[in-house]
Amino acid sequence: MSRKLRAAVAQLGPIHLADSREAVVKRLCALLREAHSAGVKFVVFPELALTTFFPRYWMTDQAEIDRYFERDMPSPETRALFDLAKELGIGFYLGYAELTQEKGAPRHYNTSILVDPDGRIVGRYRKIHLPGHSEHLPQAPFQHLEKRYFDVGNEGFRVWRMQGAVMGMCICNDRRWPEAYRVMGLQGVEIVALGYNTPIENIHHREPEHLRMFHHLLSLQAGAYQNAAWVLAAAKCGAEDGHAMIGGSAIVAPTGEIAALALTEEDELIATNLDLELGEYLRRTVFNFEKHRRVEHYGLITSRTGAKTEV
Ligand code: CDT
Repeated sequence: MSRKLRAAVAQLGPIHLADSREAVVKRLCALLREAHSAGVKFVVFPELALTTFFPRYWMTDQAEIDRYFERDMPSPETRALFDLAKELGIGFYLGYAELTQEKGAPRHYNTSILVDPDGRIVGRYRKIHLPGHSEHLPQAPFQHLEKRYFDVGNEGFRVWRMQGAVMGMCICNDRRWPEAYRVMGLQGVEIVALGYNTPIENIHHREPEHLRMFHHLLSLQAGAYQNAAWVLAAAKCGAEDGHAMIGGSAIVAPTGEIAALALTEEDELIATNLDLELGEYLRRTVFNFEKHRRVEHYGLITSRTGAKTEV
């Protein structure tokens, strides 16, 4: 019997500073209803899906920063999303900023969760590859302060069995790092869900705009193919208070082919029937890890962080 899961990526257009969480959750619920009408059973929402992409703003008042974080999940404002998903029997991935306490100290994470069709949180991922900088760059057109506002995730790249599939999560910049996919691949991941907020402009290095989309899709397609997994990537995009971010939400097959691609920079749902057996020939042949990997030659990957030339 073939294993299939009808799944969707729910791209979000801009969320402005003035937009309330209640207004955003209404948009998420509208996308969930659209997904239900399209027969979808699993939906991926973006990174930091409840607020504007606040790491672009320099802030020094911790109380002001903490306003972008959720202390509970579901929170009073997101409860409606969980209830609707349960009513419709849809599982989902959601990204948000998490404020928690560890050993009596506040910790801030860029987090995503997997919620099953009964509305239960079954998995949590805290972003590991935090991009950007922690100091103020007054000359830059905007900031990218993830290294200032978030702690590095402390729960690794795990996988969970949900809705008949082995699912893993990562967030935005993680998609550029092959290690993230591989650690999930080594746990037999079949679906990698991820959300992202990618500014059109690279503040660290001037590059043509088209390269942002090229590198985004290249990273998804390589990660999918080399690990024989479906990759579902949801953008928050368009111009948030004038700050433009790429769209390009995509569903990529284990072959590395793009199965569905968003066309707008607005709220948009794209859906595909995921054939969970599609990657099996890759796992049996070219990417049969057990047969072909040579871990005795990979030591540097975990023992060395930066590149060092010794010749
Ligand atoms: N949110 C996030 O991780 N954004 C980063 C910007 C990196 S700039 C090279 C991204 O990888 O898209």
